[in-house]
Amino acid sequence: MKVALITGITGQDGAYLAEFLLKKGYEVHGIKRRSSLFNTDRIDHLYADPHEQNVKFKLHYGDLTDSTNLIRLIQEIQPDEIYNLGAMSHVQVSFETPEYTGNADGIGTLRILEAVRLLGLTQKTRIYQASTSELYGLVQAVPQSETTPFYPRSPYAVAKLYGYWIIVNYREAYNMYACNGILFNHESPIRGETFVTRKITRATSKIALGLQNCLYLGNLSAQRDWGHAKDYVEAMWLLLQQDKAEDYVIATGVTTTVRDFVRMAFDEVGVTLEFSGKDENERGVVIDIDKEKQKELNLDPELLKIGQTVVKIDPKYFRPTEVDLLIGDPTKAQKQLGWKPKYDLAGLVKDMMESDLHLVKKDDYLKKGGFKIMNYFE
Ligand code: NDP
Ligand code: GDR
Repeated sequence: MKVALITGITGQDGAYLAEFLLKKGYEVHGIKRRSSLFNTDRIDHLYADPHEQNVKFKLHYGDLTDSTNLIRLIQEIQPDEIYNLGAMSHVQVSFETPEYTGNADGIGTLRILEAVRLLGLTQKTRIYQASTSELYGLVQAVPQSETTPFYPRSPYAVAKLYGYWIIVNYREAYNMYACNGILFNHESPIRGETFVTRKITRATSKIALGLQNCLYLGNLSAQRDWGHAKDYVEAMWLLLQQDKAEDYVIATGVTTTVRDFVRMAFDEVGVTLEFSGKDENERGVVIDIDKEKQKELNLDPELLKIGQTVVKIDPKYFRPTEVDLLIGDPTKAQKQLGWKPKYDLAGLVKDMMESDLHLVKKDDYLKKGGFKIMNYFE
């Protein structure tokens, strides 16, 4: 039985990857951070009582900023594969916390590599590094492939650039099986709520139910190559099953603006939007309502009105330096790994909207049923 260690197991990708590896028969260990509230929502369904026999899923406290902790855990676990997914992963937040981001995302990667080297595991333990399309940053060429030059545009991307190159360096210097998956944006119903796709699908669901009036966004013209996280964790695993460690771009090859993602989300609840105005004055206005579709979804077709503004710009979401256009070329992964995504963008939006509409309706029903969200300070 293979043993895997996942950093960032409580995150979107960590949760899907843990589920994927358990299905493949792995023993899965994960590093979670101590927090004052439970932070394991995404993996609670995988939890097994540690008092039971043959438990295949184990969590350990730890942090990528703590090398002694990482050395001890890797020594105890002796993993065949390490997936380094832990990171301060929010690009805009990295402008607020640049030093911490450099420490966790950049030097954290070095700490993992050094732990494996110091423990004499270089020929046993294979390492996957969660590299990112943010490395491409300021557009040099499109579509972006393994040979496109990098030009990072945020403290997050600069930290990840260090992570990328230290993986390449340890592979070459110590003959380690260490590789970078250069993953383009990937989303899902369990995506963090402050990334743009999930922010859109949650707000669209609330607006459709009359629980929110308006969605405030930043740069609607940014273009992203969005895939589904479920497809992307399979690629992570494939990267570690090859004869030779190499770096791969994982992407769909299709790019879409944030604006069009918003349109697609509203379409899912039978609402057609038109955008007008420029920059800070741009607006998304309802121009058509499919009342039949709304009835099928148990939505009130009289709630939203033609002409109503449901999307506005708040400049606080503009970034000091933006990445305008990402579109990946996944040819190498398709040819060498045989990787092929199952979801397209329409399927992704549908999956996210179904899930968020369900979650928002559930909260609404509870509220209407007289249940209150507990407030300890009342
Ligand atoms: P999430 O933000 O959902 O998850 C990040 C995980 O890292 C969480 O488990 C978080 O813990 C953990 N973490 C944060 N800081 C530390 C730290 N100092 N020590 C240990 N763990 C830490 O990210 P995703 O799942 O979306 O992404 C996974 C990885 O892939 C990240 O490295 C991200 O940068 C990278 N990536 C993501 C892409 C995407 O589109 N999703 C694309 C390309 C790369 P907690 O739950 O406690 O906060
Ligand atoms: P990104 O994802 O920065 O690409 O990083 P995010 O969803 O945060 O932004 C995508 C684009 O949308 C624009 N945008 C907004 N973004 C957010 N978060 N909130 C808004 O209100 C908003 N309005 C417009 C942004 O400016 C940007 O252009 C993600 C993360 O998962 C990284 O960890 C990962 O490395 C990259 O994807 C690939």
